[in-house]
Amino acid sequence: METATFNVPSISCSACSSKIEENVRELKGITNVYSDLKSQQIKVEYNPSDISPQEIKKHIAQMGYEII
Ligand SMILES: [Cu+2]
Repeated sequence: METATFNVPSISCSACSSKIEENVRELKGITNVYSDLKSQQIKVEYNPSDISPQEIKKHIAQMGYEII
């Protein structure tokens, strides 16, 4: 299992962070998602044989959130 942290500066409220959390959690290969509203970060635990950080980033970006 690997972990990755993404900075998502466009998270502005708890609705944003829980929306991203729920969506990312449904992806194949994701074992855990934590969002932190205060630091505007999404932390993901994933199985690298199923999904890459690039794919996770792409998914969040497709939801309309700017991601660094
Ligand atoms: Cu929001």
